[in-house]
Amino acid sequence: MTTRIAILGGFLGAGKTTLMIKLATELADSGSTVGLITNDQGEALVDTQYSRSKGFNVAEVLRGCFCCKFNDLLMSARGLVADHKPDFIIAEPVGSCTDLQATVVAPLRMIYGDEFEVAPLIVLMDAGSLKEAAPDPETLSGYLRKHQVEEAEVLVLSKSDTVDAGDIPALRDVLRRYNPSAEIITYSAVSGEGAKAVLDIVRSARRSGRSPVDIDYDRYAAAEAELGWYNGTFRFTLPAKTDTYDVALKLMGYVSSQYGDADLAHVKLILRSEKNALKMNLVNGSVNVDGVQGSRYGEGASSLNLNARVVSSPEKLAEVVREAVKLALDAPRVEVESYDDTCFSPSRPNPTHRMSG
Ligand SMILES: Nc1nc2c(ncn2[C@@H]2O[C@H](COP(=O)(O)OP(=O)(O)OP(=O)(O)O)[C@@H](O)[C@H]2O)c(=O)[nH]1
Ligand SMILES: [Mg+2]
Repeated sequence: MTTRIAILGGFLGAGKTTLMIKLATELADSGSTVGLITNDQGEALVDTQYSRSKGFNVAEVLRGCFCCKFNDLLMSARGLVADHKPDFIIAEPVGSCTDLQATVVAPLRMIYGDEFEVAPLIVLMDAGSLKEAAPDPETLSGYLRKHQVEEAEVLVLSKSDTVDAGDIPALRDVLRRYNPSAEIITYSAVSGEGAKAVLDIVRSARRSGRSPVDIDYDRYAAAEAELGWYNGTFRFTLPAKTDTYDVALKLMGYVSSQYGDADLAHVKLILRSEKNALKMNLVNGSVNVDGVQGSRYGEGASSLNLNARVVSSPEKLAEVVREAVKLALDAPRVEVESYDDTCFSPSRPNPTHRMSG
């Protein structure tokens, strides 16, 4: 008996977690059992907390991407199978990760094909970012993002609601030029467009069958190393009726003021108090509230979990985030009681397996 596994790749902030939860919700509503796997270079993941808050069984692969922690990915998938017998596993690799065909899909297919049936590799590309500029392979980030598109078997042109409908054909043409063989699905989590088409692929019997695409690991490593990678958790006590939306917005505002929009790949936070919880994201300079449990007003023992991926030195990013938290808590006159954080630049990818197909 094999378990079907679908991998959702794509750059930081492209909408992977949002789509993963949407797919898992639809699958669960139609009677299937689903397990999710999240992944990060660090620990204390907003994506895991958020996915668990939606009621899903989530396993984590921490301190490295799926390719470098392939055995952890395998253990996580096997753990979900043993504990929950899922019909489907949906796995979200780190957004700065590519070469997934060679390092994750091919090993799963070729070595562990009796345990896992691997769906075609799905890669998201944010329509708004693509409209601003197609990935330029002469830049490090453009090189990485272009490779992500090239190795996809299904390309999801995500956040279609953020561009004019008239822009879509030209954006699809850009994707088709980079990857003529992939199926392209225009998708929006807001309007629901395309969600069923992605779901149909996940629950079909279609299997991944694509060969890996060549990549220069020096450039790939340099692209990842441009990023500062911050994960932190802060604890404090909020007075009654603190406007947590205001606190989170001030925090994002300060981080945003210290960097150019294009450098802010993704900053995400969950602020949880005894009365409420709030998730806020900042992608390329735009703030989004992803969810509120309870009202916007919180109080009592509270925690703030924050993940930031920004083109920055890790030293500067850590300083900026700590200052942002301090400033945001200034108005309710709250002091941080304890915190635990790390900030680094991702190290050179060193995959467990690398197969040519
Ligand atoms: N307008 C719009 N926003 C979206 C859509 N999909 C996701 N978002 C928002 O984009 C932000 C980032 O979404 P995530 O799903 O967290 O992105 P991700 O790819 O998982 O990000 P990383 O895990 O950091 O790589 C969130 O605020 C989402 O609500 C969409 O279709 N339209
Ligand atoms: Mg995510």
